Amino acid sequence: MSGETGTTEITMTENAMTEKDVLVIVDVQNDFCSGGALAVPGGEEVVPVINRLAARFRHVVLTQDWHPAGHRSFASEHPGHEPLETVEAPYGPQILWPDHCIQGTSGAAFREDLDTNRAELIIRKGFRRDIDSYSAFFENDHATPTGLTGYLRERGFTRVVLAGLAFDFCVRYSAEDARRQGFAVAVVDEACRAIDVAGSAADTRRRFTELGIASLAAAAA
Ligand code: VGL
Ligand code: ZN
Repeated sequence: MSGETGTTEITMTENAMTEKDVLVIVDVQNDFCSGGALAVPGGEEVVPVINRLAARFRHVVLTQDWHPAGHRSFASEHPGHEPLETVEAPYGPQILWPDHCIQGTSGAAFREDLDTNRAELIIRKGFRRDIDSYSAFFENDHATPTGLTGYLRERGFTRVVLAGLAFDFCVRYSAEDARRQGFAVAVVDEACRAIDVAGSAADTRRRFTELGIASLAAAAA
């Protein structure tokens, strides 16, 4: 995308993404990869797939899970509870997680092999101590916006393509909210990995079908 300053004409090749498509790369951070605090099985395997994918998009946005120490989604803040148990938060059920993606730590940093240079925006989420935020659009109260909808609309994007971690949490909630906000949405399966708690990966696929969220092969993007 750099080097195209001032160019409005789009040269279409067979696979070209247009000016209206944005790739949103979700939470490709050390804590979600092998050895991380909330490792998603095979998490790091998405990196080369995403790097190749991103090279074909004109516009790329990154999200970064970004919690303060002592975040309420951490099991360590709920004595007597273990990670992956569910508690009732003021905004509804909340799964408890191991401490992860704490602001400024290496766990919260993007994977070193992720090409972040082409990102035009990095949106951080989950920075309010009392509310978790899976979605890149709204926090888990489904009411507090991150500002991403306004940004994408103002930029004139009409289609959001998603990739990253985890398929059944942050990618899922981001995809559902993007759809609800009126964008066309596609998820690149090969560029995602799931945590898969209590059937959450299968639930995600079912919801995507119901909501008209397309599954896109990396080669077709
Ligand atoms: C995520 C659980 C907690 C994710 C973030 O990126 O999918 N999952 N925080
Ligand atoms: Zn988190």
